[in-house]
Amino acid sequence: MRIRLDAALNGPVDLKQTRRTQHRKHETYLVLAAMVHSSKKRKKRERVKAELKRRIKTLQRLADCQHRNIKEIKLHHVALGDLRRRWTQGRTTLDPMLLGRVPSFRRIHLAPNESLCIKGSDDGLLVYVSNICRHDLMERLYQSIIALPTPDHYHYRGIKRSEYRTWHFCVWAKYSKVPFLSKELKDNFESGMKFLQDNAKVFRSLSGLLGQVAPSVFETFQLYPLPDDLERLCGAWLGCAINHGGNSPNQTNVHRDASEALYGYSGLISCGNYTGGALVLYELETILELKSGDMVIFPDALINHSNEQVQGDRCSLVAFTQENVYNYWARRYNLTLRRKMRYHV
Ligand SMILES: O=C(O)CCC(=O)C(=O)O
Repeated sequence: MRIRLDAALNGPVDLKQTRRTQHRKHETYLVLAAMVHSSKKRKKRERVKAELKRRIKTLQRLADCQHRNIKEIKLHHVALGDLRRRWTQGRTTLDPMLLGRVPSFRRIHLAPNESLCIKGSDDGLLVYVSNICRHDLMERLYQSIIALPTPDHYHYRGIKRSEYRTWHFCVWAKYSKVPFLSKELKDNFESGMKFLQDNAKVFRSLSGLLGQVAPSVFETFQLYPLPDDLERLCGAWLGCAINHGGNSPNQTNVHRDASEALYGYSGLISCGNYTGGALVLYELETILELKSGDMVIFPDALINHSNEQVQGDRCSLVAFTQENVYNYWARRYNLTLRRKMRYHV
């Protein structure tokens, strides 16, 4: 209407002007289409959020009967907030004085039906442990780890982390702005996907525990979509690392999984026929004597950890979501990166 009126007033039609106007109309159309599209996406996200909230409520109800016998520990020398403020992506060396105190770290052994909750001086959750209580699932997990094809020998930045075998079956965004499937999963796609499907119940239990003890992390992990039809491979988490310590008496050396979500938690579970292999948590000055089926929720990006020597055959699995995927969600869906605000909190 406006174009015709302009043409009538200005005499002969200016073709360039008409094209410019058409171009503007086309741009307006694209903006409107994008708005409709983004409002559709927002509505979808609201539906996902409502569904996650419902699941969290159900999980909380279950928690009331599942975790009746909880050993609660408050550590006054460490706070979750401080660990987050001190976090760096790079390697950190541990204070030799702290290493010297390892023999006097508090050792915790849990009874089969006992859960453990360790909080810091700021009440932030540092560790939660609860047993899956499903021998059949642990046996299947162990057998399916044994059946995995042997991976390439494992080095981390040129340094051998340990003698054990490990696989990463995950979605991550290592050195990339957009998440993608890890090479180890692409290279072993059939056996990797079979492994993930066969152990879906283990991931469900681990995720359920995460939803019970850290509901906001459970929600953030699952709220935003992934590109190119990629899916979360391990329940709430994007993927997992699988460790098989069968070719050495030693499990992991001291390390921190610094790439994991800084404001998230990972989920660890071990299986096999073994004794030993206790999990040493250095900043907490605590050693967890884990048995097969113990599920551990902890911020492995913040806490240096390693395993004591193992007797027998021990395997473990750590489900994780990396911080680099949070960067993608921040760019694409405006997720607020708490990492960027941590010095002000
Ligand atoms: O097996 C364990 O207990 C620890 C595993 C671990 O720390 C890791 O995979 O990063």
